[in-house]
Amino acid sequence: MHLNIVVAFCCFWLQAWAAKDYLFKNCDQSGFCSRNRHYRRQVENSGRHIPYFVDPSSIELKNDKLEATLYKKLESNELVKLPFEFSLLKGDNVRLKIDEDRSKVRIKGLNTKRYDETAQAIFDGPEEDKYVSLKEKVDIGKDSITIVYGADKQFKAVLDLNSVVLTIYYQDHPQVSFNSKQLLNFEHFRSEEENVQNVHSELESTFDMFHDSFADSKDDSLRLGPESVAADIVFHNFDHVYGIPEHADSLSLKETTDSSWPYRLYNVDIFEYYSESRMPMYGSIPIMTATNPTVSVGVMWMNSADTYVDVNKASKPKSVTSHWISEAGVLDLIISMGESPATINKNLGLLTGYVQLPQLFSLGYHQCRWMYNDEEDVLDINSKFDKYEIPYDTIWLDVDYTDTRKYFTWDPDSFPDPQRMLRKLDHTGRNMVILIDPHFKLDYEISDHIDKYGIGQKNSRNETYKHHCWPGESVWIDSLNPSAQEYWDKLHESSKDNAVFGEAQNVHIWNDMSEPSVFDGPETSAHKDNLHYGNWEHRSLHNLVGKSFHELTYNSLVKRASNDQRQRPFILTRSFFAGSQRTAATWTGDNMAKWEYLRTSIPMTLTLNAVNMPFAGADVGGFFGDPSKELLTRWYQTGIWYPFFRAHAHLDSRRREPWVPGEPFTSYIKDAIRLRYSLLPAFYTSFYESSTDGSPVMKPLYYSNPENEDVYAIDDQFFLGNSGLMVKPVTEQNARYVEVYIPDTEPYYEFTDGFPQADAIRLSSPGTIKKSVDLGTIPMYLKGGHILTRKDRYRRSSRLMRHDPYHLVVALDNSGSAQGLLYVDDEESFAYRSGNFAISAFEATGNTIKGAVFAGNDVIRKELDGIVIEKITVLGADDVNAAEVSQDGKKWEAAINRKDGILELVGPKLSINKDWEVKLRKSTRHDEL
Ligand code: NBV
Repeated sequence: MHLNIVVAFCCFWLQAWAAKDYLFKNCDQSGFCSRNRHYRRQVENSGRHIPYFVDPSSIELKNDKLEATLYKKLESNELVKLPFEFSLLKGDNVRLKIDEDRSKVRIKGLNTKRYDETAQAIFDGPEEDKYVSLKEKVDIGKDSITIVYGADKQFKAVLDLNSVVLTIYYQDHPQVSFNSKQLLNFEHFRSEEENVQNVHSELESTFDMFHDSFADSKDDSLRLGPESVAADIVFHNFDHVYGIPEHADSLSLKETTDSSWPYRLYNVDIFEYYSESRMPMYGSIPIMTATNPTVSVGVMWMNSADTYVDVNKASKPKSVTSHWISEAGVLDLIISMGESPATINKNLGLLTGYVQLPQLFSLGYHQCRWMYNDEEDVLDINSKFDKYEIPYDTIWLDVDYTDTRKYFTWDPDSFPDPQRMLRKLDHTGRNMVILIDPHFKLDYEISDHIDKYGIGQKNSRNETYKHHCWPGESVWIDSLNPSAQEYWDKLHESSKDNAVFGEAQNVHIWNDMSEPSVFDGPETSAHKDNLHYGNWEHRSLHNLVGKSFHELTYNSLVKRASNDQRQRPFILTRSFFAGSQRTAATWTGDNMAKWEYLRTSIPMTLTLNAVNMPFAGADVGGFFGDPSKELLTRWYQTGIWYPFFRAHAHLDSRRREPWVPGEPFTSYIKDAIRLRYSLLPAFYTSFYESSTDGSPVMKPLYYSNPENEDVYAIDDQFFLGNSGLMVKPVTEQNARYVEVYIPDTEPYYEFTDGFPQADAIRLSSPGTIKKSVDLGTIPMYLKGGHILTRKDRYRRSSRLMRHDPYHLVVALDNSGSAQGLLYVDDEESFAYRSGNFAISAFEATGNTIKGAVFAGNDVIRKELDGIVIEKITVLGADDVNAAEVSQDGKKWEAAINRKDGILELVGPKLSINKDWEVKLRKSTRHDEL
């Protein structure tokens, strides 16, 4: 082959399999990021900074918040007025907000205020309801304001008025501070002509203030000039910080100061992303958390513009400095503090809301690929699951089920009778998810409507924005426009006349490409000077556009049926923001069928769980490319632990449904999927807990063992919620063994592949053990002290498991006790909100195991009638071999099976809707006779 051809081929190949970095700005190429980094260096080198201070005479207590004026002093000594708020919100959350009065700035057709609606978009419910009265908590001094708060007054927030440094103390020790490095920088409004007098020449750079020199953004009109907001937040006495997804990166965040890539939060369609990178991805949640053995902290930077976060670690004294830099908007910050990592999820959730309790089916297995060709193909896949006796709940249709990529249509040749197909799926309790994107092809009645009624995104000239996406030239619905909601509701109506959905209840939605992805837009997204409803520039709210889109869909879906039969909507979104958990699930986008992507999927999902977005997972098998049979098997064995468990593949990849690789792979995959189904009660209960207190479903070890700093960076091992199941999936090719970290001295019972065993690992101090594995092995342990609930019968889908009996696994701890929880309801509707649910609290102590049932109403008690616990396995009860069971005033002896050191109570037939008790004892001669 000619050398040039070889070179050209290699380059093409490399390019085809690498993220196109050149499309995305790094910090040096982003005017606002580069200017703020420059500012940081100047402050560090010169010890000088732009003076900011709060005028003490301006402080007023109004509607439970302190309002004041903050001043920025220019080189010319002129003062810029910045309205300022300081308050305490529910959940021990301190809030600090800095705005700019731009009422005198007028630009035709543009809202010139700083965008201040991000917090309201993040908050669950009205902002006004979040404030806590400051009476008796606040002390306003000449130089500082102090707020003392927390149930035991253990927290104190002190704001220094002269330096605008806010320090938060826990038991009088500083834990976190805002602006202690004096990096607060508020680029106030100025014209290009005025600019010279407006900068501190020795401290500030003027790079790209009024023009953008990056190739694809050169036409950005930047009509408001420089308007960035930035500040430092220092975590004192911490080694590790977490959060700020979405990045393909470790759980514990890395130092970034010397790299061109701080963590960037800018929702983009990042084609073929790297498996390790701080580059922006599809979603963003500006929440960072930190934990040490005494206290945990959460910081929420409520800004939806393009944002970079630098992380810098110091050892003496130990601290982590984060430098937050946003392109526009107000500075609006929440600092949360609590005694454990879980408290932070709970407290932030009081503002942002918790995950919606999903329908049970959506926790089952999802079978997706781009594409299933037609109805026959769909029904063939559907029946193959039954043939191979593999449970699954949902089959997905990607973009090409539509008529020439016009959403809200079906391709008439491939899907001539969608309602018939949906009915056939429903027959075995199965569902379908179809894709609906926010862009609409020109010359189609939906795009015509969007254009005609002005409910699309607009360009900077206030005309409907038209650019390229899947179907060719398209328009984008402006999901921030209230009139868009009305139209969207119509399109989603459930009625005989609706050509897409009909009256089917088993069809759900996938909102893809919602960053939004614009093929010929800057950085593959919308132009920053586009306009949204209210004439807001896209620049300021970019990161919440995806969330507003899936919320649009959610609002339409909840309106679908009459109140009493309403289903909880299931929506998968690619783009997300803080608060997205209330209405959608997400996944980590277009990964690759390579081992490193399998590995990175774990910290990525853990990170989402750590910031209150637990309903997440990665494409099982890898989206691009073809996994080896071994990789595919390992991916299923890992994927069953993702809270959202879906296999997906690119159009050009080979078919790889579970039966395709053949034996022994298919059997191992089937075992893994069946294990997921048997653990559905534990998954559902974990989601219930998360929906009430934000606790992670896929839970990092630092949540279970915050006292042990050796677990702080572990991100290849995790727990399933509070179930006590600890898993270390195999993610290396040809693995013969894995190293499992045992984080404490409780017994960890062998549970490999889901089978309880009597062997337990009992270490005298935390440490690592080696476990040998073969291709079928899923290394897992049940921690002593937990009672796990499962259902063991194979069924075709989760809906068909509803009346199946339960199996309890009681794993006794060092003191012979254990606890567990089981949540049940109708698995699909909102009736649980009005009491139609039951919770069983299980407890084992001193040879007694009890189940105490709380039922929210009588309806659920009736619905649960006949559902029983058919087996109780006890681990760690060595000297008992007889059991007396009692329920409802009746007592009987349970049949006992003692095998391989495990005690099994067989068929105790305990009804799940009433309290019960089991007394374990040593058998007497009488028993044996
Ligand atoms: O709709 C096609 C794909 C979809 O399969 C994938 O999951 C999304 O992340 N979609 C992106 C469009 C572009 C794929 C290259």
